Amino acid sequence: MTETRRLYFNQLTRAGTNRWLRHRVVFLKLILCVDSYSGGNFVAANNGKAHAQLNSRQDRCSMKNITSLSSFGCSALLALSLTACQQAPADPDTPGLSDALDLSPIAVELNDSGLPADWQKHAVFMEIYIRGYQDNDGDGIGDFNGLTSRLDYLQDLGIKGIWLMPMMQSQDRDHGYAVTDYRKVEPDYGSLDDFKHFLNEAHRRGIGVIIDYLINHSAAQNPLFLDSDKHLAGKRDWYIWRDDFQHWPNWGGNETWHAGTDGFYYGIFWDQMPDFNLRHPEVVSFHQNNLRYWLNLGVDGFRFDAVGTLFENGSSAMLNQPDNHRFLADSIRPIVMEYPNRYMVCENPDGPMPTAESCGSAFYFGLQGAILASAKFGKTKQRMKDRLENAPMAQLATLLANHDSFAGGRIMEQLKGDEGSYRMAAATLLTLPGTPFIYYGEEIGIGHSLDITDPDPDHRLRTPMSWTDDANSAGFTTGTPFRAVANNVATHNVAAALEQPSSLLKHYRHWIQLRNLQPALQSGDYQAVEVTDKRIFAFTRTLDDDVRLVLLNYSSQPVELTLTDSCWQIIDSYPNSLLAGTLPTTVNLPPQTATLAQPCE
Ligand SMILES: [Ca+2]
Ligand SMILES: [Ca+2]
Repeated sequence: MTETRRLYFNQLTRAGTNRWLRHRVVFLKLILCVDSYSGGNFVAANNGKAHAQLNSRQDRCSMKNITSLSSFGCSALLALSLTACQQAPADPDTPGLSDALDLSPIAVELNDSGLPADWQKHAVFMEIYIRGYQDNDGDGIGDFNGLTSRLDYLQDLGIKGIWLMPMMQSQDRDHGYAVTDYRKVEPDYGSLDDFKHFLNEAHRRGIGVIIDYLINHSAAQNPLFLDSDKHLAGKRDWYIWRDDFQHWPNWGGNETWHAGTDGFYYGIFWDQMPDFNLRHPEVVSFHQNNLRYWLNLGVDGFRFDAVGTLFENGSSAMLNQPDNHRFLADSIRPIVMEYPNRYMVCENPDGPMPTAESCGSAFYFGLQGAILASAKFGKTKQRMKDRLENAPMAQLATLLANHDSFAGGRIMEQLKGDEGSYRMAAATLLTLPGTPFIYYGEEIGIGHSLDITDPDPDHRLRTPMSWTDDANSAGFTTGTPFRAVANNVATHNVAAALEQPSSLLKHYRHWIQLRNLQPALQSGDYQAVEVTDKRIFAFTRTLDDDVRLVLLNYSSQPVELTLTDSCWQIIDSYPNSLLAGTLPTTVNLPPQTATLAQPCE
């Protein structure tokens, strides 16, 4: 039997959940088996779904018997095949470890965060790695109570939204992307009550909170997968199985099919993160109910991880399948949007635009490198302007860096300590359209981990936050930090930055607060202003009749710019101040400075 046929058989069997249909499928399999045995030229209509899996013990039984039939003759073993398969125990009623999980359906309970309508459209977000933010109990691990204690800091900065990296119980006890229980908080971070307290305190300060959610995969130690691995509690089909190994390397060259107890399971990132079978209705309901669980508790939305990998249709079709968008638009977004004033944003580095459409919002990967390059080389990069042209910026989330090394790493490292360029990148992010996300510590210029022996490049960007210049603890904990502190803790920490008149922190605070005061900067349309001198990046942001002009001088020299036609009044110029008042027709823009202006009265 060809591989194609085997896949087709499984596709057929997946459809059959009731006895009648199952019998029909078994019958059809036998027909096809005879066809195969007789050398017929059957073309399988598997629609390229080479990911197909073996769906139940009964399917596997059928498949094994059919394989045998191919070897020894269909007709001789036909009766045996039917008998054996019909008698194979089905797994739905067997007990499993997942019986201890809360998998109950969740009814919608609407609640009001008290946040202003469309808060997310006006917010600057902070992405926070809880483990690294603030330890409250001295165990060296950041926690909810520590985070709550820093809400005043975030509020002072002007932050209106927080994205919490995974806060559910995880297997990895590190980044949290390997979830073992979707309805429990990570015990390292505290209790559910601690989380609720944090949420209430954030809302009280006018800050919305979105949480990371993993649709694509769970932890291998999640009881759901442990049961799937052992054919228990009806969970076999919740993950993607086949009985033979396939070489489907991912982007890093790593294998994606991994040996389980009985067959091979698919896990695109890691063998400890098996992919869910999102074609199974029970899995879809499971995720929908989990979302409701957290929405009922009052979270303001989700950041959805790795949505480019949700569905897979073969070794050359593992990423960005159309199914992903249908799933997000039809099965996820309506669940979240049933609640008022919620926000969801998706991660898909390979396809922000279609994802923004299906998810509602997506991170604009690719823009960050162009912004940083403009700032670094003192010249407006055409690719930055190109990326901004005709992009649905209102639906895009912008960033300079995040927790993943593929996004570029800590800015201080990328810019090799050049704070002038750093400031210009920040001013660009905070004046451009889109919803800006700052990665914790970015606002103080935090560097990579001191520990250069750590082989995991992502660990370098997930250090304890530098609150003080304490070389051991960074003011993050009274104990021993879970990971080495940042390499520049002595010079770049919150305590020092608050004392320095022109620190990076104050620069961030300045532009965040300015953005918060300017609706046109938050949600106005973007229009590039043509300037021949590439050292200058100029654009307007327009909201109704409200127009703002932004002039960014990326270079380290003053640049003379001649403005034509319009009269502009300076609102702000930072960090190197221009004279207040009306912009002269020929203005000398200070080096590495952003200027904001509005039309003259
Ligand atoms: Ca702790
Ligand atoms: Ca997947």
